[in-house]
Amino acid sequence: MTAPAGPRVGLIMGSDSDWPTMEAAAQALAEFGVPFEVGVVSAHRTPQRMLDYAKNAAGRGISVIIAGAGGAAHLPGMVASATPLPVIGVPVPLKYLDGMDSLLSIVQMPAGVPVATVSIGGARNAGLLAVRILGASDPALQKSMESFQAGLESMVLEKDENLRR
Ligand code: RP5
Repeated sequence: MTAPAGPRVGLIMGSDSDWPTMEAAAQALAEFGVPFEVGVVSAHRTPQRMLDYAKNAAGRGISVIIAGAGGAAHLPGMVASATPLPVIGVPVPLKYLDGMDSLLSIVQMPAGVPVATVSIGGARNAGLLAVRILGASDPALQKSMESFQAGLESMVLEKDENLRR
């Protein structure tokens, strides 16, 4: 069986102003060679586009959606309500409230509609979590994740060594 050629992860955000935060997710996916697509989909300004995106994503070969939004951050939850795919929410910090508004808007989902919420501004972890989800059914990708984790361990041990010198 050959892997689908198109994007496996949909990386969407409520506004292009979210990109400086969200590009860390793109970076993580690129590091692992995971094909992804990027787009602006606003829950409030383009509600129909958001529903179309959510409803069609699985059929287009997308396996995981990463959705970032700030303020009244309804995008991840609304997308999760209209797709069977796993959705990872990234609370984008804005000028006021330090991203607490975004975090609480994304994390407090009603039972039955899960969103895997990462930390405020935690787009890199969202990308890495998407890699792990895909890795569950892709042994090569899972191996890459194991190597990455071993690299983290080496990095910490090296820092420890440096500190002791
Ligand atoms: C949210 O409103 C977006 O996700 C963004 O974080 C925030 C502000 O959007 P802009 O006014 O910068 O377009 O929906």
